[in-house]
Amino acid sequence: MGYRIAVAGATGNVGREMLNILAEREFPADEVIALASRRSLGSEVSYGDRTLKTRDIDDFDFTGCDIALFAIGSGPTKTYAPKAAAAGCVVIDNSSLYRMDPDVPLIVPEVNPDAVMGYAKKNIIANPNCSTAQMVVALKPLHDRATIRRVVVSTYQSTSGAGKEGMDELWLQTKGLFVPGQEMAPKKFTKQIAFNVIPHIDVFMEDGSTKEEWKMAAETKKILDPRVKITATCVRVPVFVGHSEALNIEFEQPLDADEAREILREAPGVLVVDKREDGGYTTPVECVGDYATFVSRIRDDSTCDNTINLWCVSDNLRKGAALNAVQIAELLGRRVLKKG
Ligand code: 11C
Repeated sequence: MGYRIAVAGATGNVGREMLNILAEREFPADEVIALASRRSLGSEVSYGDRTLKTRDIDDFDFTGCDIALFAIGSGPTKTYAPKAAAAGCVVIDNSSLYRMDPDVPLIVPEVNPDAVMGYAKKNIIANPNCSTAQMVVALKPLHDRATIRRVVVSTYQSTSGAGKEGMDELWLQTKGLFVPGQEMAPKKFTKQIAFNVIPHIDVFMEDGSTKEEWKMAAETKKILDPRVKITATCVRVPVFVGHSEALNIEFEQPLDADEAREILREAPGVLVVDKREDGGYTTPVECVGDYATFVSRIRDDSTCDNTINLWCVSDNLRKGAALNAVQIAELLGRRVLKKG
């Protein structure tokens, strides 16, 4: 017998990818239910070669559902996740609502799979922010070998991180710069995103950093190791899909770029593409639709002992959201639910 699994937010960027990935990875589901808000009701979504009609999340009874993948944002999650969890369904939530809750595990399966057993406290598991997920996949094997002391990260985040509206704004604004009468003022973003970059993602915090920058540090500590120091600068760039990150990583023990490259070549979820020649690295457009965190430009930082630089890129809708959620569901299946 397989699982009965619901996808809440099935019509959004991440919800659609969740359905694609469940089908691609042949998740052992007897039934897949696409849930959406009343606003999107009646719309159809693809699940492999099938089409599913969305059902109203408001009326849906989660009793008998084994797992629900949530991609509906923090507000609605606050209403529906406790309802689903109380009905005995394990919620795997992509919003930031429960990530720092001590009774909710925050999981990247390549990094802290054992944390899955903590699901039972609330019947909820949190999925990290996209920029955190790909970073910790690359950091974990290096941390295991040489203990990371500090990470300085700068991100180059695609507009899909801000949802479909963010992608539409990039497209329409770019077009508007060339077509008289179709100019588009910033709406979803605070400044022009077409042919520009914006050093601001999520709200400002009291210390001058942004919430996205805070999340990268706080979530990494929870998933990887609370002793790792992280400082981040998060930037929105005019790319549709794929987040990129430039990392400077300082270790407690000796580790150079050559050894780091060898470790990363063997690491789960990582694909090293690192030739010191034209095009010998991965860019966001090349990682779209893929599962891996691509790592390139691995080199020693000659200004600091035991410190390297690297570049990592991943599909933010996949490893950064939908794929990680499905991997958590697989992990939960293997370790706990044992169906299929
Ligand atoms: C962005 N990383 O690129 C954000 C999107 O906490 O899940 C995901 C926000 C989150 O805008």
